[in-house]
Amino acid sequence: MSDEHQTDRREVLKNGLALGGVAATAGMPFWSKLALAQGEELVPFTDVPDGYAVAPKAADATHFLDTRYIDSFYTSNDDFYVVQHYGQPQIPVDDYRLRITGLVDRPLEFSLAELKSRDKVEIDAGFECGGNVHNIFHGLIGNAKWGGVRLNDVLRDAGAQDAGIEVVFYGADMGAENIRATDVEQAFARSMHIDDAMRSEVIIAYEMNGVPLPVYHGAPVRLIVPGWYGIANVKWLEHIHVQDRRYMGRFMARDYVTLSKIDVGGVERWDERSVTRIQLKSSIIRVTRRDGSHRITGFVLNDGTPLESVEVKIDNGPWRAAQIDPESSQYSWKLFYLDWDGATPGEHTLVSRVTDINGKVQATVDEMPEKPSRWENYAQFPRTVMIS
Ligand SMILES: Nc1nc2c(c(=O)[nH]1)N[C@H]1C(S)=C(S)[C@@H](COP(=O)(O)O)O[C@H]1N2
Ligand SMILES: [Mo]
Repeated sequence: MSDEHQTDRREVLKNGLALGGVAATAGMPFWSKLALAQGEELVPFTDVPDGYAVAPKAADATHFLDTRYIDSFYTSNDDFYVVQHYGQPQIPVDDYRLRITGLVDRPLEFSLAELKSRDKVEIDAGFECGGNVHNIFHGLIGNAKWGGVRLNDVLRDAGAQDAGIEVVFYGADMGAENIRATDVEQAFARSMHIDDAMRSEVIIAYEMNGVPLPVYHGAPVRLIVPGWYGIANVKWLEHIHVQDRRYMGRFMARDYVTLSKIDVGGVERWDERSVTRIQLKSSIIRVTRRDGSHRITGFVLNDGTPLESVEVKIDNGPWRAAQIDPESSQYSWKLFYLDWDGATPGEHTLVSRVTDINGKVQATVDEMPEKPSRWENYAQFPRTVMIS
């Protein structure tokens, strides 16, 4: 599907007009059934305030998706959400080098061409910002095909030493920080345990949906850690360092740290931990109507653990199993829908919940641990719609 078509489709969704000639049929990919068919229209949410609108993508600004208009498995590079903390560095490709240093037998340096000459892998990964929130209807989210080289191939070539237990990833973007009453300039950086870094799905990506990575998303090279919150995916990646102790920079140890009250070996303790694997989460993104029948659509994100079910509850009715996109892959987002028969006029409350194969069920707000920090919002999210 070309970008042009996607734009048409979005316009159609936005204007609530019919898209001629595109019918949802059994033989079409699942996501085609997500797009509006002829005569299908959006049912208004009553929890979306008047005037709610998403600004176009702008350099240095946060950008989110209007989740009501998600209509394809891959989010286009133009729509994919954008978050960065120290602006967007422009890195001339000819000057670009990725360095591997620290506790390695052979420190290495790669140009972009050298990275591209290595074995290429592609992986679908959907992720959200660890700070995603329901008041923007979970719009800090996207799903793309990423192309690049496996991080573990590169680390094996460098020969990570036994003492090297922590791998730090530095971006080229720098920011002023005041740390313990000292003004410093620091690069954006995140780290992982070596065992996480050696997982074969982690890639050093230079392509997004088949084209070179756009500057907004970390050109020329970023890290992609499938199944982890967006913060792990270091953009403008220029330096990987292997060390023998924890890296404690701002985005590991201060921000993107979840404070919650949890059971620690039988003792209730206030716990602080860095945002890593995506918590099991689903959300309804839209309701549509066609010929008097209704369809509820949503997404699931998690850490890649296979799912058991996604269910939707309407008002105080029973949980009903939704259809999950069969073309989803382990680390992609999973889009789902439920056909809602017999919707009666008036306002209705709809909520989804996802269960994984380990029996973990998406928590309700009341079941969530006490969690004053603003990271990791994965509670069930009731939505309200008005049926006319
Ligand atoms: N170098 C760098 N990488 C970064 C960030 C950043 O500020 N600098 N922000 C992180 C955060 S918080 C998120 S949510 C994702 C967003 O990736 P995207 O803008 O491509 O969606 O990038 C991560 N990688
Ligand atoms: Mo983020």
